[in-house]
Amino acid sequence: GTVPIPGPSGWPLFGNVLQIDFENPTITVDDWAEQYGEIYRLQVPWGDCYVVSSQALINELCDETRFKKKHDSGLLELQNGVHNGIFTADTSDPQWGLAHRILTPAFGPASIGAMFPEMHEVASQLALKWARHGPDTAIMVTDDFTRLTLDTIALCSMDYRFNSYYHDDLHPFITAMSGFLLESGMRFMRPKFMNIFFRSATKKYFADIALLRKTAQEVIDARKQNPGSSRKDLLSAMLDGVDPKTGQKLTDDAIIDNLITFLIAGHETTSGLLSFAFYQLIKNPETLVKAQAEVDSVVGRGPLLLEHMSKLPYISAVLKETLRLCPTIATIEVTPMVDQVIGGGKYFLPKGSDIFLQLSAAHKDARVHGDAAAKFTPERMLDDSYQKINKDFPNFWKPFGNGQRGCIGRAFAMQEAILAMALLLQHFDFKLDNPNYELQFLEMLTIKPKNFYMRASLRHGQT
Ligand code: MNH
Repeated sequence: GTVPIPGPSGWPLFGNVLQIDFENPTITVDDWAEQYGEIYRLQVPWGDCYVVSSQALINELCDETRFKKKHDSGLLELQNGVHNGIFTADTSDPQWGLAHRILTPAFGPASIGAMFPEMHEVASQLALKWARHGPDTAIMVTDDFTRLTLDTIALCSMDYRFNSYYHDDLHPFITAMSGFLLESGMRFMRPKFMNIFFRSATKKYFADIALLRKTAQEVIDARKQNPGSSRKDLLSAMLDGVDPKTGQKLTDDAIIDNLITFLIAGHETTSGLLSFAFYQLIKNPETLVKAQAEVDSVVGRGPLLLEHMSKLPYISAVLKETLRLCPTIATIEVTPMVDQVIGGGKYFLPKGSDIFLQLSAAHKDARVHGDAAAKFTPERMLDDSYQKINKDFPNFWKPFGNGQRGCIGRAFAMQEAILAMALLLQHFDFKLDNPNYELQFLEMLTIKPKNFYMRASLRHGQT
């Protein structure tokens, strides 16, 4: 028969919520996973919630015939801003299928390849900025990578230039986006009745949402006033795309929902990835040497080209290993479509319950990786090695989510990150600004390193 699922005991009304560190919820949730094991129960105001942190159980939860993405728990508050856009919609919502079918080709290999020149231009601006800073300036790593990824997604997807490198303050759109993400997270963890005590936060929250939607509308209007434009990008795919299945197009409101969704989903995660990757390279100097040697032998001192992107397996493995140890989306949620039992008859999960796939913990499963689970080892993510691990332990690595609800922007993110890393390693040597820096986390639905500064010195005298 089934066994009781353990978990921390909670308080009336609040359950375990007040025991969670609001600044770093993932650390609390991962600590409990160490304490209670591969599955535990959290008492939360919004219903039954289970946290799963082993490869074996996660593999079972990836079965899309039994479980589907849960869109109305951790993602519910985001719907105040982006409604049933492609990230936040229920899989059975016709708007999800419509957006998925219209947008999938726009994220295909040919479309992403065509974005290379614009991605390269934005990355080159960053290299130039760091060259001008010189070796004695402390670089605020996550801020500069956020400028890179935001400018890249906006330029490639809608021909809009934030020109973030030219401003000390981040663009108002970014400030509004951070406010929206942060408060969505707080609203999620606060029991509903408490929102009345947060009147001014609520007012600012809806003002931030209004600014996001107004900016998106302006981008759409600008494109519509330019009907002759032959530019093919995500925005044109959204404006002109016709669903092959239903013959329908996206409405203006749906386009706004999805534009904002791309701007958010398309930059926070990749910025965090690049930031963690440089942290890992610097902390593990033998990997930095190898990555730099790969760039030197494949690219040399000449221009970085699209054709190089598939010829940098070590850099690609560095990024994948970074996402194993530091998945920038640490949790994804599924729900059983009917009552389910998992773990070989052991654990009962009721229909509709909220199940956290806790990637930050599961990616370090000792059954999969042994004693060296916490060590940064890009070699294990080289293709052959990855395939071998995945054969014995399917779904051991899930930073891009699962199945039909997996990340639509994965190829975009990988091309952008490989390009930026290769270009920066080609031109600079890196070290920590403060040699004693210890990794801390900044969480706003996604996770980035906190207070991480590094220094960059030119390798060959000029970029
Ligand atoms: Mn992305 C879904 C991680 C880059 C656009 N993305 C997901 C999911 C994960 C994820 C995990 C599944 C979430 C869930 O199950 O609730 N995404 C990443 C990571 C990176 C990333 C770790 C970078 C590194 N994502 C990008 C980029 C874009 C993007 C870049 C856009 C250009 N992601 C999406 C969209 C979805 C998604 C859109 C939702 C897809 C769907 O549900 O159909």
